[in-house]
Amino acid sequence: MCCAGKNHMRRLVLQVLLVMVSAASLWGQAAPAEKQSAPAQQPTKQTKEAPNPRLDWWRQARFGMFIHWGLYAIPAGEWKGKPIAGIGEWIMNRAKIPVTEYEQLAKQFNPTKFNADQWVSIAKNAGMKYIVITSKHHDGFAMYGSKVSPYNVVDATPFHRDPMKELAAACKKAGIRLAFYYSQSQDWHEPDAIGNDWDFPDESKKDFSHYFEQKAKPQVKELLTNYGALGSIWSDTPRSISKQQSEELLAMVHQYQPTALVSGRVGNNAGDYETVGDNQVAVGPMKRDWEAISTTNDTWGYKKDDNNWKPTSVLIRQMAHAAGHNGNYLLNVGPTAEGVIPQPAVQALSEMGQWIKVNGNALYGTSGGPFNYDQSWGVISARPGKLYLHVFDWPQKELTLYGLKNKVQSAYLLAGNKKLKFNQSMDKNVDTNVLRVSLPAAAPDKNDSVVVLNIAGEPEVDTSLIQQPSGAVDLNAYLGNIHKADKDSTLRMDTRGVAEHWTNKEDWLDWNFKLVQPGTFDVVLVTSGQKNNHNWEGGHKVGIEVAGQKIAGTVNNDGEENDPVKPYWNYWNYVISKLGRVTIEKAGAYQLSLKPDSIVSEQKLGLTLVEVKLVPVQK
Ligand code: H79
Repeated sequence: MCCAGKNHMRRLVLQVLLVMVSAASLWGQAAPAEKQSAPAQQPTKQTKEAPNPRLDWWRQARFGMFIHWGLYAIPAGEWKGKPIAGIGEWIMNRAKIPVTEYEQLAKQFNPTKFNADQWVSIAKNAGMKYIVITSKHHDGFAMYGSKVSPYNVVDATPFHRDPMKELAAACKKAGIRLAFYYSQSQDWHEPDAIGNDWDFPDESKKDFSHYFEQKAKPQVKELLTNYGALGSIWSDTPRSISKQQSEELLAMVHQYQPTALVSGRVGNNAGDYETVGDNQVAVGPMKRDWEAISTTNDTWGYKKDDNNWKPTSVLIRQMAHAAGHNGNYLLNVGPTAEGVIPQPAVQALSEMGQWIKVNGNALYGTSGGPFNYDQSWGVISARPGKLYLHVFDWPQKELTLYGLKNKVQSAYLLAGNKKLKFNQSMDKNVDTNVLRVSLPAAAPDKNDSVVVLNIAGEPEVDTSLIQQPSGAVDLNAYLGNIHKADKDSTLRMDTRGVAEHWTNKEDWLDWNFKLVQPGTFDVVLVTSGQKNNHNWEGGHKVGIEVAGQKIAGTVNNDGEENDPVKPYWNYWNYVISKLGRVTIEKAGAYQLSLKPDSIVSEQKLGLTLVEVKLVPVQK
């Protein structure tokens, strides 16, 4: 088991990495078929990238504020008396508002309550170390004083001030890095740019390079030369931008500001780091530096009717989850047209700041934890000599961790530096190390209490997938071994680690795992709906085989998954299907396979699998 298992895991880790990187870089474009074969050299654990000194501050920072602010804050999700569905900054596109009409909004833009120092202090008190603000979103309106185009906040509005200048000064004073979001490919104001097919439907007349050379590049140059030192240029939705154009933009940023970063969405894999999909938090070990971007409600740009605020517990856990997977957390606020950050967001940020005051060491400058799966109680971040166990779900009396091979020198709670007793032993049945840490009865923090382990040497772990301390076996899709019927099968993993485009019923997955606590288990399938619209579809038939037992069932809606430890929010709904029961009598190494019997053919995305779960039946 040992060696075969190891190779198996190595292959999986690499597959997951490949899939994640390609999914992230192709974000917003058509899904490619997944690569089937993996190169011979495979990493056993997370290895850091070659040093890129530009990333030093960014890795240290781990937490930033995204600000979406523009003319779209005026209609705030409503056009001509009708609510317009979707994200607020997309209103021009969703309502197909002609340029000549949308332009009129500029005459009303007068954010008299805007106060740069106040915004920056909200970020600073939250523990955020950088701010990324929309200097120009897809609507094409520059939120800074631009000489390149009169369609900008200084020249076209009664406000006549440059809020980006004011923010740059406020950030400098407060020691926060400022970065500019700039939509380099889409610009709905311009006939030659990508995106506006209602005013400019004739694609054959478009000359993208004209827009790119005459507006995008000169405007980015203005941003790089007029606002002091920047943290980054945050590009988005590359669409059909060419490799040469992505590289030119990158080179230009580095030329004018050698220490500024460029986000992965500059396109064609040219950026300094990856950004995963909007509102996704990546799972599994991430090799490249990456950033999760998240909304505080369901929109980026202000919408007056969006009151679906994420609870602070979700925000703190997503941030911890990102850090535990070697990533940054960029959390959005959408100020109103008056220049006010909505109060529920301000409140949540202040609560995050309180958590960080106590637990910041478990966040700033950390890297991802040593396991390629999460724990039933939470996630792990790391720095040399230390592991930070982020406990979201506080167990009674004792915290258990399987598979850590290092000697633990001491354990303590980050809150109050309280020392904790622990013991380390070997479980001979499954040949794995067991760590048990004694805990006080009450969690110091209801969202995320951090237990620090001082360890000797580099972290070393059992690379097998092991049953959780809770007794559940979590077989996440991204940890599965993929068996494809043919190379054209579309099955792939998204950055949430969810299997999607599984439309070929001949494709199947299996998992190897170690079972520490045998017993009777409910076999549960967790499947996903699609983004933000609760559009879940089921009806597929599947068969499962484990420990010589076979069960068959249908992907039904038996309720919503409600796991407080998982980093998702109801942007996607996760639905459970109870397939049956199995009894496994002995501890040891097992394999479980999942094979579809039929996949409902009308469903574009087919079977979207989050995980197969073995849930222990309480005796
Ligand atoms: O700035 C935020 C978004 O406006 C931007 N990225 C984040 C950071 C973004 N641009 N494009 N997308 C996100 C993908 C957009 C998809 C959708 Fe739609 C927009 C879904 C609903 C509205 C386009 C129009 C696809 C369907 C309808």
